[in-house]
Amino acid sequence: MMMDKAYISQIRNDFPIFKQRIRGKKFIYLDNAATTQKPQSVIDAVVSYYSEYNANVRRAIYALGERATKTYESTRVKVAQFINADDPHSIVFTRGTTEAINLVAYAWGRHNLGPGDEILITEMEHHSNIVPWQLAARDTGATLRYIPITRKGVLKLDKPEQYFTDQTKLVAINHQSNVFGTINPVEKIIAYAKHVGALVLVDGAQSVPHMSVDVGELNCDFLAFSGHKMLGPTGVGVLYGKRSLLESMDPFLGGGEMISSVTMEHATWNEVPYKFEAGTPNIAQVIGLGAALDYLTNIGIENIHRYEQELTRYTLNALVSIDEVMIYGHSPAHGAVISFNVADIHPHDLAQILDQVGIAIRAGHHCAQPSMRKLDVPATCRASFYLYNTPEEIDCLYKGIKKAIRFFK
Ligand code: 7TS
Repeated sequence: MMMDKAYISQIRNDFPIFKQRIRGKKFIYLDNAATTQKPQSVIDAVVSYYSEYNANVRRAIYALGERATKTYESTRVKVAQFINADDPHSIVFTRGTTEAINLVAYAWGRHNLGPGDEILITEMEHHSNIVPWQLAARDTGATLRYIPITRKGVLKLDKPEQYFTDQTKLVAINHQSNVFGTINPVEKIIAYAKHVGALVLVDGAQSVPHMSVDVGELNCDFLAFSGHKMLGPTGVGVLYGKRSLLESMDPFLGGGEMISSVTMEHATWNEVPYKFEAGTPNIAQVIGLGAALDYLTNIGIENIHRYEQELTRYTLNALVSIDEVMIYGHSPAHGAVISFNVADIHPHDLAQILDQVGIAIRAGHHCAQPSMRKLDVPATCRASFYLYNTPEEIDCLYKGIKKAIRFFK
């Protein structure tokens, strides 16, 4: 399917937020790596749950409870299909990527790591794929190691044997950097990890919403991602794990519905994935995520990826034509995230000036301070796209940057 101008305009019509004006201007949202906007169908799914069949799941023996449970569980099947997992039991609902990674760091890490073991991550991780491993290393005596990055925002993988060793027990790596837009060669990294017998967790927060990610083909052990970055509500995310691995793990949180039986002394666990879904889950959000997956599937994730690639190229070409713009991240495999600075204008000042003309970009360290240190900058500006962004919006960004340059001269 061609994602042409008419089709994008039709897509935009599905998002009520774009109907408003900001400071009298058309609203241009270029902070999709932080969170995405929601189509009416997702909003309707959440409203419909609360207004028509609000009930707790997996316990209510009445019509509404059955409908809630059925709809909640149907999202699990949709998620499994979306990432090509052959078993819906390998899909655990979490609050988001952060919680999914912490789940592995606690439920797997605390029981399988010890002194002499190594956890391998990279210098371009989001804090949510750094700090849980720092804590796990601290608590278990394991060592945390980093695959370095170049100044171009690309992993240095020329001597893999330096990093992938017999001590490596877990490799946790982002599929796409939220700072550089680099799409990392996860296939290669998974192969290196498997060669030394390590497990692999892929942080798919920035990849699953934008490209086809097939866990069957990748053969990763875990994949984490967030619903709110793929048109879904906040408060819901996913941990995919190989079923046998999830079964071998201890629970993360204890509470209702995660047990098989409880005595005064101890408890036994429910089957996976319920063992990892203690307490009342975010039911409305999971149901909303189901609607988001329907929306994305209907358009086709490959079509979305192709369109974003065009938009990314268009933006990079526009930005490199401005002498004062410095771009960070020069990987040939580049997703829809572009970090840059403009002359010596502080990123927050640029973001504020763009806000005056209705353009929302991100400015800051993007929860990736090690990457910022590597670049030797305290912060960058970041424009990130999704299926509803247009070349006309990029033209406005270009004009906004030119205006800021004139203003600060
Ligand atoms: N991993 C990556 C690669 C991310 O980009 C993010 C969020 C997370 C993990 C955490 O996701 P959460 O849904 O649990 O918060 N990244 C961003 C960002 O770039 N700007 O705001 C959040």
